[in-house]
Amino acid sequence: MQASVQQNRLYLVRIGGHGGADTGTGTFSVGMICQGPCIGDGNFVSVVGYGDILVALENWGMQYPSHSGPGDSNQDGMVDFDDITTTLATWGVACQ
Ligand SMILES: [Ca+2]
Repeated sequence: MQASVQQNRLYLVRIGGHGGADTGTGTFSVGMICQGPCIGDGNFVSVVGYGDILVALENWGMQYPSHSGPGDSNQDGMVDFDDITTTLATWGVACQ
C-alpha cells in the first residue's frame, strides 16, 4: 500500500479481516519519504495546475502562522494573490 499524506493530518489505517475473518497475526511496517515544499503546489498533489488555483480560491485569506497550508502555493503562510501568480509561474511542474 502506498499513499500520499500531508503534514499535520491524522490518518487511520485499519488492519483486519474481511467478512468476519478478523483474527490472525501478521506484520505491519510504516515507512515515509519526506518531500520538501513544492513551490506552486497549493493542494499538495505534487503537480502544479488548475487544482492549485481552486484550492487558493477556496482558502482565500487564510493564514498559517507557523507553517504552510492548503492554497498557500508560495509557502509564505498566507493565501492571497501571490499564490495565484506563483501557481501560474510554475504551471505544469511535477514535484519530486
Ligand atoms: Ca502564500
